[in-house]
Amino acid sequence: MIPVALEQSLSTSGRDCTCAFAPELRFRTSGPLHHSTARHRRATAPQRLVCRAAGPGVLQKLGKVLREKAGGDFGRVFQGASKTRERLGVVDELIGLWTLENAEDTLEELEEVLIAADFGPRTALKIVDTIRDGLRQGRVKSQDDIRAALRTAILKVLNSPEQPSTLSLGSSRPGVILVVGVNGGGKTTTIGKLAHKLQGEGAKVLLAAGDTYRAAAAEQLQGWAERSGSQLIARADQQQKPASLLAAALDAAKRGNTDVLICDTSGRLHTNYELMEELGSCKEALSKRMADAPHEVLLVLDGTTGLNMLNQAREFHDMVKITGLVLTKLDGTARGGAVVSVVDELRVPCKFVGVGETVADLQAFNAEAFVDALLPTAQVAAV
Ligand SMILES: Nc1nc2c(ncn2[C@@H]2O[C@H](COP(=O)(O)OP(=O)(O)OP(=O)(O)O)[C@@H](O)[C@H]2O)c(=O)[nH]1
Ligand SMILES: [Mg+2]
Repeated sequence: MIPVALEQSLSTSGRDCTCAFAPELRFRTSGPLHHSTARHRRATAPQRLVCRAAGPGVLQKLGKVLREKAGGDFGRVFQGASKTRERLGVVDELIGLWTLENAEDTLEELEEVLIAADFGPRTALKIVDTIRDGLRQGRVKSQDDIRAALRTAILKVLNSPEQPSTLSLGSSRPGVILVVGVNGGGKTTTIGKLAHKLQGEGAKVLLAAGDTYRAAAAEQLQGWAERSGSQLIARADQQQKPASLLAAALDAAKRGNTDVLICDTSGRLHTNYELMEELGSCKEALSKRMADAPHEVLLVLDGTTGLNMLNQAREFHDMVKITGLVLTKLDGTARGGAVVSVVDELRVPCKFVGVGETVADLQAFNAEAFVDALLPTAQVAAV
């Protein structure tokens, strides 16, 4: 829903509008905004159950509710883990040959299998070492114990980040989310899906078209704004830098009583230092306007890329301190196993998974379901 004052300041005849509060900004609407249309929208808009009385704790609650409601569709996750599962297929065979006498050989082979399944050498060693400890201490005695210990060790990695797995949106409006990642990973699509979920909870969402490189990027985000019922701010002119646009968007979000501002950014190669520095400026511009913003820096990782996502994650984390991961394209033949190594190394939780291209295709990341999809036959055990 658009605030009345802002609504009345919008041009009533076109898609490109200016805002009386921030004339330097160009707002895009999903069509002409006649006052009667606006009244109709006010009458038909969903009740803002969560955010209307935005007292302390409301944004935290919103982040929590959002995760709880983004329930899992195990089938999609199972399908998405297929490539990693295939590579882990030999685990059962390997463990089937295990005896106490050849335990060390089996563990070394298991480490190799984990590396081949995109877990990365460091994480693979850590997982195998946990099983090794279980063996030494006599808690792992049988083939079933090894299977269970493997599953538990992976779960331990996925559940150990100190940051919450819910979305953190700060304590005062607006909650600010900066979305980053390499080209084509699914940033803009994820923003659309997130906006849809937040709007569904009654939050007022503003999207900032911070991708100023790709000509069609603002139009693409506008499409998502329309589908999710959010507002959108695009840059005022061709010269405006993304950091300046995001700062202006945050100012407008404050003035417009926005609950959540979600900032899109251009896709960039993690190896391009200049572009990575620009991302640093975007984050800085937001924190200059609001000390604790951005409250979330979400790194979007393409689930089909395998272990290369670890290198991406390291560089993005170095530059902008990631607070959460979104693993996309899990509906395809993803190599999602690599996310275990990213969580392990960055100590940052995976918050959401993308399982398709429509607004509804965003799920909360569920570590148990994910490990079930990777190792369908194993049981949990205490290692
Ligand atoms: N199957 C599937 N496709 C997805 C998912 N998320 C995004 N996509 C598709 O991936 C492609 C790229 O998505 P975008 O959202 O444009 O990615 P981006 O990171 O914003 O790309 P740039 O802005 O160019 O860096 C599009 O065709 C999306 O429809 C997902 O979870 N599943
Ligand atoms: Mg994009």
